[in-house]
This record gives sequence, C-alpha cells and structure tokens, in this order.
Amino acid sequence: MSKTIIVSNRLPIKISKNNDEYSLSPSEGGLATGLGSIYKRGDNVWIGWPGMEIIEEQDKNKVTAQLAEQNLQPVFLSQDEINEYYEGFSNDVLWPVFHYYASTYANYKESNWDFYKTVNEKFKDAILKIAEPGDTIWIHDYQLLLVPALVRTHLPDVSIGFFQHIPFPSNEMFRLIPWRDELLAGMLGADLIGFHTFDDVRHFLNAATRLLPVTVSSNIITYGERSVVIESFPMGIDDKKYASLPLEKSVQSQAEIIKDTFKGCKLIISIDRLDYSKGILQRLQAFELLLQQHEEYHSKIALYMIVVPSRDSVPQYAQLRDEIDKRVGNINSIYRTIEWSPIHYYYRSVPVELLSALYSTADVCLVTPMRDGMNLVSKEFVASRIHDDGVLILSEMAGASKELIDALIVNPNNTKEVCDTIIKAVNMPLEEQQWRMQAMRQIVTKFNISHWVKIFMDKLKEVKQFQRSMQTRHVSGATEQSIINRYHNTNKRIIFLDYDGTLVGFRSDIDQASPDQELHYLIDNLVADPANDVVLISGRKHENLDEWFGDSKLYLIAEHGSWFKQNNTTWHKISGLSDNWKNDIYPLMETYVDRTPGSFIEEKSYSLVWHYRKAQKGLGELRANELMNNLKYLANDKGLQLLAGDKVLEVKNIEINKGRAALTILDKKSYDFILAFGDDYTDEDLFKALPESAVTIKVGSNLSAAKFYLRNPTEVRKLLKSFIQNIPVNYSM
Ligand code: GDG
Repeated sequence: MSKTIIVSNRLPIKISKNNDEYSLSPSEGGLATGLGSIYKRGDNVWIGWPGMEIIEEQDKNKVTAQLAEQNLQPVFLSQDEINEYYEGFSNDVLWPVFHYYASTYANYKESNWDFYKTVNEKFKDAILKIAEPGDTIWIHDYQLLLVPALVRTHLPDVSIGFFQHIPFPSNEMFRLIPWRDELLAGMLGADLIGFHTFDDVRHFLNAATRLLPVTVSSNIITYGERSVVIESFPMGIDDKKYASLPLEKSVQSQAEIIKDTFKGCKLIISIDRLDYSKGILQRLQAFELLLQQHEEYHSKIALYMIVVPSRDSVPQYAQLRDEIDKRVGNINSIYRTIEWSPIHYYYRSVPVELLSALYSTADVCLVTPMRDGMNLVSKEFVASRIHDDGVLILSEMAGASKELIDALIVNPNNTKEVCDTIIKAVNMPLEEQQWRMQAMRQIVTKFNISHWVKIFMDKLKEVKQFQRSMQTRHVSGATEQSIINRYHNTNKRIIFLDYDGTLVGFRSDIDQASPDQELHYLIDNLVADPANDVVLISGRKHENLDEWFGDSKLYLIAEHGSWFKQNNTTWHKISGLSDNWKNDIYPLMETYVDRTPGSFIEEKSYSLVWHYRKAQKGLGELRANELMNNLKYLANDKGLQLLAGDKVLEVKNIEINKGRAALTILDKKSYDFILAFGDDYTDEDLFKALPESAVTIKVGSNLSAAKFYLRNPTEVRKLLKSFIQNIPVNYSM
C-alpha cells in the first residue's frame, strides 16, 4: 500500500519537558488541522523537527516512540543547526529576501548556507528511511527548498509536491541570493510546486527562466528530462471551527466582557506574530495620524493589538519589539484619559477562545502587512462573523487580498489612506458591512483548508498520471525493441528526419548547428542500406542543406517543403507559388529587428523568419506577441500562415507544409515501414499526414500527434544507431 508523507520544518505539536518526562500537545495551526485528514490515516506520516533540542540518545528514543503513536516522525536538530539553518539561513536570508527586505535584513553568511544544506540532507535521510516508490511526499515551505531534488535523486519516480507558504519575490530580489540556482534546482525536484497566489507563480516562472536552462510552456517548466507544474493554491482555514467557536459559552462570556469594556467605543483589532513584514509600526503610525487629525474620535475608538512573541532572541526582532513598546507608550501617554486608552497592547500569545471572542465582537479588523504570503488572520476574522457584520481592512500586499476583494483594500505604506480607511470602516452602514461580509464568507467557506488539501493532492495525482502516460509513450524497453525489430523485419522503409532539435540541439547561432561526424556516420549508414529511403525534411534553406548534405544520397526537403532534391540530383522548387507578399512583411519585420537588439530576419524562398533567441529574455517573447498580432490580418489577406516556434516567428505560404511534402513522396512508391522524427509545430503536419501504420516520434515533451516520444537528439541518435547495429530479435509490434 502506498502512503503519504508530509514534511515540514516543525511537527504539528508542542513539546515540553517535566521531570524527565516529555509531554506532547497538539498545535492549533490551520495547517495541522488541514493535513490531519492525511497524516493521521493508516501508514501515513508527518516528518519534522519536534521544536526542542533533545541531546541524550535515550530521550530521543523516548520522544520518537511517543511521536510514533501519533504518526509523527522526528528530525532532531542540534542547537547549532537551529541557529544556522533555521535562524541563520531560513530567517536571515530567505525570509527577508522573499518579503522584499533584502537590503535591510538579509545576511548572506556562507556557514549558514552550509548548515542549510546539511539539515536539508537530514530531512532527506529521514524521508528515505520510510519512503518507497509509489509513495506521495508533500514538502512544506522555505526551510526545505532543497529537499525535493535531494529525494528525487534517490527515488526518481516518487510523487513529490512542494508548497511554499511565504511569497516568492520578483526575480530582481531573488537573484540577490548567492545560492539562487541551487535553491531553484532544489525546488524543481518536485512534480508540483504550489504558491498562494498567481503573482508568486509568475515570479517563480520568471526566476527559473532567467536563472536556469529550462523551457517554460504556460505553467509547466521542463528542466532536464523532467516537467514540473507550477500552480497557485490559495490556502484556506478551518472555517467551521471559527464559525462555531463564537457559539461556545466560554467564548461568549469573554465576548461579553470585551463588549462591556469597550462600550461606546468602536473596537479595532489587530493580531500578528512579531515580524517586520507585518507592518505593525506603520499601522501604529496611521492610527496616531487619525488621533492627531481627528479629535472627534477620541474616546470613540480603541485599538486592541496582540503581537505574538516570535524570534525575539534575534536582535532585529528585539529591536522591533522595543520600538513597538515605545510607540504604543508614546501614543497612549499623549491621548489617554482616565476613562479611555486608545491602544490596548498585548505582547503575548492568547488562547483561541479569546481570539474568537475578539474576532466575533470587534467592529473592524486591521490587517496591514507590508508583505504576507497569504495571511490567515483576515480569513479567521471573516469566518467568525456569523452575523455578517464587521469590516475587514486588508493590505494589498497580503495574498488574501487577491481573494477577499470585498475587504477595504489599502496600501500599507500609504499612512493617510490607512487612516482614512479606518474612519470609513468605523462609519460603514450595516447594510454595506453585510454585503461585503457575505461575499467574503462565501469565499472563506468554499475555499477552506480541506478544499486546499484536496485540490493540491488531486493536482499532484493528475501531474503524476500525465508523467506516467508520457513515460509509456517514451521509446524505451519493449517499445524501443519492437521498433528496432520492425525496422529489421521490413525492406521497403522510409525514414523522415527533421534536423534542428531532432538530430542536433539548438544553438544561439543558427549557422553553428552544422552536422558533426557522428551524424554524418549515422546518415551515411542509413542511406547505404538499399532498403531505406532517408528523407531530411527541414525548415532550413535549401542552400544550407545543400552545403551540409548535398553530396549524400539523402532525399532533401528544404523550407518545409518548398524545395526538393532527390539523391544527388538538382534542386527544384514547387511551382505556382508567389513570394510577392514579402515586400509588405519584410519592412514590418525590420521595424522589430530595429527595436529588439539580438533579433534578426532569415529570408527563405517562401518564408520569412524572425529569430529572437539572442534577444533579452522576456523582451523577445513580448515583441513576438506584438509582431504576431500585427501580422494576423495581413496573413489572412495574403494566404500566409504564422508559426510561433522555439524563439522564432515564421511567416510562410499556407500551401507549404511538411505533411504535404511527405505525401508527394509517399504517392510515388509503397513502403512497408514509415518512420518519422520531429520536434516542433511544423513536424505536427508531418505526423498528422502519415498513414496510421507509421511510427511517429516526437522529440521533447510538448503535446503532440506523434505516437511516441524521445527526450532529445541524443536519444534519437541512439535509436538510429541501433538500426544500423542491432541484430534483430523475434518480436513483433
Ligand atoms: C505563514 C505566512 C501564511 C496568531 N496569534 C495567536 C494565534 N495566531 C494564529 C492565527 C493564524 C496564525 O497564527 C498566523 O497565521 P498568518 O497567516 O497570519 O501568518 P504566519 O504565521 O506568518 O504564516 C502567511 C501562512 O504561513 C499559511 O500559509 O498565511 O502569509 O507568513 O492562524 O490565528 N493563535 C492563538 N493565539 C494567538 O495569540 N491561538
């Protein structure tokens, strides 16, 4: 039976030690609740650090046994590891850079990186101890970015999902990290990478494209031989829990006390972990501005602010805490009266009952992070408003703002705007509060934590199934052998070979891709067999193919089928075509060459190609789209076809295509074995035109009409080599 393994830095428990005995209590986080439906079942496991340094071997054994009862498996970390991997690298490099605080807080220390790698290896070892092929592994968050690739090396086919809970920044930020390539490669060991928002997805795709040799097609990254899907999965909360808590007696009694205490006052709440990304100081500034400029609200509003202690042994955090203390003290000392305090500030964690009482009684919830992956507090507030009242003020920098669009959305840097929005919120008519809250509650209810877990797991399954279906179409093992056998058991064969991307890899200079010795050897041997007709069918110019293969006995088809040359004879082109259209299209293309450094035009008899492989990444694609839109109407009028290929945009006479060209040869003679190789959109015409009995092979991983796949030109050459070397075995397709 296959199992699911959850992996995160922390296990979903709190551990404490009393007189040599360890006791475990469950943590209340949404993630623990959501994933509870998974890790508590059958053989499933959650792997992570228990949250405390445990030194003695016998203690480790004791804790391991206690954890095992709850399907939890520990990764024990030493204090040094916690300092350097967790505090040092995760929280002093990744956290600030990913939250756009690189210049203020990031500290790129080599030893922290070394520890990060070592601890990621430790997690990998813990996974490998129990993982088996067929299992599903779901790895969480920025502390474990290297783990997917580390596991992949040992279990190439296992299903790996990765979810990042914090933002993925723009490449301009991300590329500052000295070890950026290793981090990306680590993540790309997964089959599915999830983020909270589409912006994170875009940023990740962009960073991967710019930093690694990957190809991207919509949201799929192909890296080496693997395809990885990148998607957004906005995380939800346990909505039912937050909707039912306000009905509990213990919550209601606290709610009464709160209402009583703040009678006559509009209550504004804010709840965060101590962190510079949460915008706590900026929020205080906006509140202070309100008090300064609007005396009419004195004694009429109060801010109840909970800051949950976090990382305050780190100097920057201690400094932030001191600064908040000072600011709150200043504001209160200026505006407080005997009956009224503008800010009620608590630097502590509070029980969930008090949290619920605050969520359900407050008039306004003020959530103004400078950056936040998602922000669950905003969703918990919404889920707690069972009477559909209350106002949420939400920073546009929080992932949640992409879903909770009926909140009052603010830019947390705009102090004046935040101040004005608080005023708008405390004065909002009930009717408006209700329609806004109803819309938000619908979203929080539908996209709750179990929905999040389900859609992530479903997608991971789908990705794996797609990969497996690609694998079964991959030419290897029995499929490969049966193709080789069919080759050897037939004697009237025709082999269609595309050139670029099929027989040779792509080069940034189109003239550099000339055939090497091995390729000549292969082609010469194939051609030498009288049972073979070998056709080189390419989009290249006929002059080009002539220079490389003019003396060989190959059948050459150039420019997608405008030019033919049979066995060392002379070239002829198909008749009745006009190239007058070039007079209009060429000058238009030229304007793009002038505006896009690195791009150029290649002119063929019946086509014009705009190449942008050497243009600045991103700019080339942008201009290609623009050019495509520009050409669309012209192309229709003039009977032309537009083909967007690999860093090229080609315009050609619609009558010409590789499929038609191939059929003109097939019409002349009958064959008992038809084989075709190709890698791009122009080869699809060929695959579609050939009879059902043909063996068609697509090079690469994009969707194709071909029956089979090979990964790259090296695999194509290997198969061709086996035609001229292999001894047939008795096996038929
Ligand atoms: C990271 C990302 C992303 C807070 N104070 C108390 C308390 N809490 C609970 C809240 C909420 C959670 O802590 C905080 O979650 P956030 O989402 O707001 O923020 P991070 O901890 O920074 O989480 C974030 C999240 O991962 C999930 O992917 O949304 O963007 O930074 O659930 O209720 N709970 C109790 N007492 C408190 O005093 N009981």
